[in-house]
Amino acid sequence: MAAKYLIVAAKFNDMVSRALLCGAQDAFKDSGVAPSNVDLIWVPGSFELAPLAAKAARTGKYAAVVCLGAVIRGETPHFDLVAGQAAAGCQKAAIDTGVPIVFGVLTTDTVEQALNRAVLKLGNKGADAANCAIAMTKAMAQLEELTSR
Ligand code: INI
Repeated sequence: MAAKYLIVAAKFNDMVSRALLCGAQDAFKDSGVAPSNVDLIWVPGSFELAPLAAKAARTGKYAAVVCLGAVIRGETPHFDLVAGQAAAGCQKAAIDTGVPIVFGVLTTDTVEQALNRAVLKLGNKGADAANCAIAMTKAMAQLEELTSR
């Protein structure tokens, strides 16, 4: 059965998130993953990515979950908290569930820096995140194969 993926995207700074989302969806398509095998759920902000990703991973339905968002220092005094918890939450969720949860969240000083890493076709962090999800799916299958002998 073809692998299914979930993209969880944060609405906060949605101009950036939407660009990351396009990059991720294009990258999945370019790698032969049918759009019908890529689900999408929006959450309010990057802080909410990990809890949703963890719950989705526990369903056993997804080969990997891609988290997309943008935390921009200029716009928040609690940048370090939101960015740090988003990153730590995704890593914890991946370790706890055994499902790859990819951290496709930009952490930048300005909106311009974020857009430079999201709008450009070359260097789109959303595309990088989708490619990472595919690579981790292959790595997980390889591990399964090696340990089932
Ligand atoms: N969420 C982001 O995704 N990016 C931000 O830059 C940001 N700022 O600036 O605060 C942000 N905050 C919201 C946060 O993710 C939660 O949604 C909120 O704290 C409610 O839990």
